[in-house]
Amino acid sequence: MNKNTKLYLFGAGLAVLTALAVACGGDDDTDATPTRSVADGGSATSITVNLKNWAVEPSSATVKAGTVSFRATHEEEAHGGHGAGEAGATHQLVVARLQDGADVGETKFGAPVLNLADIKVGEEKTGEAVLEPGRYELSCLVVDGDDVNHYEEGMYALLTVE
Ligand SMILES: [Cu+2]
Repeated sequence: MNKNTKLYLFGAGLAVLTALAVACGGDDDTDATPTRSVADGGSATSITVNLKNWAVEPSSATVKAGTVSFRATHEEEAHGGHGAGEAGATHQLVVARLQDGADVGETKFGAPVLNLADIKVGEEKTGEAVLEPGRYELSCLVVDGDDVNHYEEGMYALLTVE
């Protein structure tokens, strides 16, 4: 679909847009997706980050700069050794900018811009942060009483802000 067609879509109603999308048969999904145009208009960006033993899994590796809504989940089902009071029963989502030249997993990040703490299995927490273009680290810094350090176990991930 070329640019002229895309401009036409802006002036068309949703019914026409849908009909065109169907007519296109998925040949060019990119231009036929209206949500992209909405996002370019400055709407908030949101991202879901699942926390588990032992990983931090963002739904997207990149987000647009500005106000970003985070939803931190802890979906993992309890299993052997994972009940209340056991290592990994509670996680946390820390969002912090990486220092220049640093990589994730090196504990080289600045002051957190968001900290969603004490998220138990089946729970979720939400929060917003204003992110500038650059590289951020998403991490869990919980240390359980029996010396299980979640960060050292691998609970960190890179988030690139564009
Ligand atoms: Cu954790």
